[in-house]
Amino acid sequence: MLTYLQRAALCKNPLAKKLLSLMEAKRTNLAVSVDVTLKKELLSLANSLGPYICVLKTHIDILEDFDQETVTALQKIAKQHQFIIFEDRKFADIGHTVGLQYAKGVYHIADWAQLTNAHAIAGPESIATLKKIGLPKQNAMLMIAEMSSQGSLARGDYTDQSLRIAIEHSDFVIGFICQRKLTDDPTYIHFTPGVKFSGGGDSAGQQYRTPFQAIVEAGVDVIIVGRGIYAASSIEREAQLYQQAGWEAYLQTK
Ligand code: 5BU
Repeated sequence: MLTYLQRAALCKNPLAKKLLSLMEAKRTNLAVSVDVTLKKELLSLANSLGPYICVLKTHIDILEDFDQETVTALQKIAKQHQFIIFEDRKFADIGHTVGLQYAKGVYHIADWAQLTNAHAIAGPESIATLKKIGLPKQNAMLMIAEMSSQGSLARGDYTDQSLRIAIEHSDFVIGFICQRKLTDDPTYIHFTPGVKFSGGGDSAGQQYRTPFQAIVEAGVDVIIVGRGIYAASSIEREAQLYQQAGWEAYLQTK
């Protein structure tokens, strides 16, 4: 299996190259999902978790006090600690609408989120529209090919078709949100949510696997951890443990 650095060299998309390179340099395949509702908490978590992560995932629309300064400050922290900002927007509408949702509205996502994601449900033109806006800004996208939640409908032929659409737009789609490795093409980066040391699930359908299960057994690249880290009593210590576990799992696949 290739190293992250060897894979970075094969990537044509600059953001994919950057992400794989910084994963190697920082020795981390940990993405943290910072699902908090206050700007201050978001920025404080970004600051303290910065050294341990390759990606910080946001749900910007759950903030109760969003303002432009939130994203300006977040970008500054991302630059300082060298991580990528990923807005987990899950676009799912017709092309015209997703274009507006990506570029306009309150959040202007395309202006600050280097990475976002979309469902394949609306077909290829929806992805083409996101690409038209994102590519000139050197942004990229992840295709949601599978979900971690119990009873998810994103499986079987749907997953296969989402892969086909992603490949059609491989200059912009740099990877997948999925639960297992979907392609052997080393330029695609596989991201997996639903990761927690304890395994199990929550009371609303989330299903968890350990970093080992995700990386070694399912063959994915980046683990996305939310409550496993930000709800822990010692957040930095926990981030460090997930980083170590993710990195050791990666080394085992080499
Ligand atoms: P948790 O606290 O680790 O359960 O948070 C998981 C995060 O990943 C949360 O922000 C979800 O919206 C997100 N997520 C997910 O859990 N499962 C999926 O399939 C996708 C996103 Br796509």
